[in-house]
Amino acid sequence: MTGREEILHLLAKYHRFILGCHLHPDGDAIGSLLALGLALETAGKDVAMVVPGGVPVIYRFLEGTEKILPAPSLTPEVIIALDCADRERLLLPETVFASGAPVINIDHHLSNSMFGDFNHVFPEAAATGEIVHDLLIGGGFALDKRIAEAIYTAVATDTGFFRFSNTSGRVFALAAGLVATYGISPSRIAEEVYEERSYDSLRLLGEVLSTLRLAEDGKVAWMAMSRQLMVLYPVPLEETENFVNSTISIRGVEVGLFFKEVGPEETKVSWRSKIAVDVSRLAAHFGGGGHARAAGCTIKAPLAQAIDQVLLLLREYYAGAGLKNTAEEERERV
Ligand SMILES: [Mn+2]
Repeated sequence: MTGREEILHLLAKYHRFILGCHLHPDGDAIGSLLALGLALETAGKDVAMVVPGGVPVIYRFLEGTEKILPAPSLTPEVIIALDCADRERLLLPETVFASGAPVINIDHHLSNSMFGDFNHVFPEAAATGEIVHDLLIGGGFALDKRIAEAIYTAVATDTGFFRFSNTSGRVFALAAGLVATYGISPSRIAEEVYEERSYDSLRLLGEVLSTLRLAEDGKVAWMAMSRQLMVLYPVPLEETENFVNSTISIRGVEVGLFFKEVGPEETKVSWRSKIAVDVSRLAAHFGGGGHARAAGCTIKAPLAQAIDQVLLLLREYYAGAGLKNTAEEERERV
């Protein structure tokens, strides 16, 4: 584990940086990448912010995202991974690693595999954006409105706009400071991220909601999106990211699941939970991970089989000792 001073030393010492984030980037991935990238650039460094598939449409309102490129534009002295739990999910071309440059891993996933040469990982942080903010302040980097908006977006999206259990006093203090100092607009950011859907994406949600089912005496809710539906309603995958939250909004439901058929033998599963269940542990059974309240995994099986496998695991979970220690787990986590 690498302390703040060592990381700041590396940021000060080197000049050419490549920044990357996790596959299917969310608001925290894009926000923390952008905040650190812009701050390093302002400090006179050469920075390549890289997202091979491009920035998801809903985050393109952030000023500076136009500087994020699909491929690296320089040979790095340092590679920085943001909000990424493991090396396999890091969205950077393999050629980048041929440079032999050291990797700094900045993240907050409990399941982080510590794949970096320097690992700056704090599971207690609500968002990677919070860790980046701490680094920028500690290193005396100049913040501006663009950077403030990026950090705010990172923290706001990873806390479900200040609703999830990771919404701490620290998070409110950080957000309040950014709003007061840089004059950013929380309502505008919320609108851009949550209230700018396409017609097709709402129609698709309607179709997906019609697959909604309960299991385990109403403690589990799941729904599924077939490839057929995705062809019928061609919307960017990130516009389906929040669909899973409908499952967990049902009274009495503890675990919410959303299955996406991404290939004939490949199903992505999004997991959500309320207070009782640590879904990162359950997703880990399928090689996935994430946080206690939000996790993900990919199962190499057709949609129907993947659903069966996950529901079977949950049956075992609820039948076994899994629930006994939840109150304890909850206390440890806060
Ligand atoms: Mn995050």
